[in-house]
Amino acid sequence: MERIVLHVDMDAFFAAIEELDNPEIRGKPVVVGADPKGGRGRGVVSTANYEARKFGIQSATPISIAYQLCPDAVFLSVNMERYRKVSQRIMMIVSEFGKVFEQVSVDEAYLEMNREQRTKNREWEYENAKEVAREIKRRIWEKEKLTCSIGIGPNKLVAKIASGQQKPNGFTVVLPDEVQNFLDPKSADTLPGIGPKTYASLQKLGVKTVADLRRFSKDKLVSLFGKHGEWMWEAARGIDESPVEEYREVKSVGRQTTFEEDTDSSKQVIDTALALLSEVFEELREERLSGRTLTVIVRYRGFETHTSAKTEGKPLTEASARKLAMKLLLPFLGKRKIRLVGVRVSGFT
Ligand code: TTP
Ligand code: MG
Repeated sequence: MERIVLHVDMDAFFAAIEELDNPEIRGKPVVVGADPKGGRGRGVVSTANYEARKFGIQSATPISIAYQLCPDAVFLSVNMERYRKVSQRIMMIVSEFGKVFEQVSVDEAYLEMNREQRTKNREWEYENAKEVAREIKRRIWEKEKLTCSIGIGPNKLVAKIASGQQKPNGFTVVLPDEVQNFLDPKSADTLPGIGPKTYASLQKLGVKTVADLRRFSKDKLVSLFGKHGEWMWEAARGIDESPVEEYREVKSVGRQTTFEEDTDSSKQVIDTALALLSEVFEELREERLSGRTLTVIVRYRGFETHTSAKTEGKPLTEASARKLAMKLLLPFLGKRKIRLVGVRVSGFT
């Protein structure tokens, strides 16, 4: 079954938000990342705006080098909490437009388009996808005053390369019959999955472009690179069957339980809430998340449901969350029979 996949990637994301928040730095080179400390700083650049990229500064450039390249740039530290909030609002906008939505990073997502079940032709499908893309760009600009680049293609691989084709504020559509001509002249390391190491090995074999890579048989690539070689053979032909898989960034971690029988035992409610809280913290640890907000949920017999929440100044520990949970639950206890209790941690830092 043919697919149409759309890839959205925000332009110079962290730097663009900083420019939005600080009008006085707009138009100047902006570098977001570690503190340069007058050229002696350690750490790297998270991102640079397009002005700063003209000086050769990019993501992962050591901050000391970035300072040498452009000492007059505006250097800012990372404000992840702020970027996450903007990201969540943007992802809400994007996710409304497709059949399947997959967020892959803070500023990047895939959408698989709805297909009219073979009632319309391929041109119509692509025209429809283009309209959707234009609408997504328009909405993100209107609501957030930020630009993104969008690529449309028959799979994730092609859509992703297409979105990078005309950055910033780009829009590139690659029809199925155009895939090979689109890929062939590109440097082989444009294929996501061919990193600097693999590319160096390929160059030793005389491969520069995707077209060069296509001269090798599948067997040859497998003998050279194993399973990765098989992937390379397919990628060079624009083949990628990996599905767009529904994924949204975790915004909260919560658990709730309905009692077998409605209870008026305060002890039972508290013990249950604390047990749920341990599960929540186990998941938070696994996901390497920490949050500042705790919410408790209480549902009485008859379904009347209440929540109570508190946000702390610093990330909750399991111990601090236990104390807080008891405090938040107390006003709900000893009144009516309780049907359900739940806890949730959010406000990730
Ligand atoms: P990217 O989409 O790779 O970069 P970008 O949005 O800044 O620029 P582009 O216009 O080329 O898409 O990454 C998104 C954000 O992720 C970026 O703004 C900062 C962060 N990031 C890092 O912190 N370190 C990194 O090495 C990279 C690549 C990104
Ligand atoms: Mg980006």
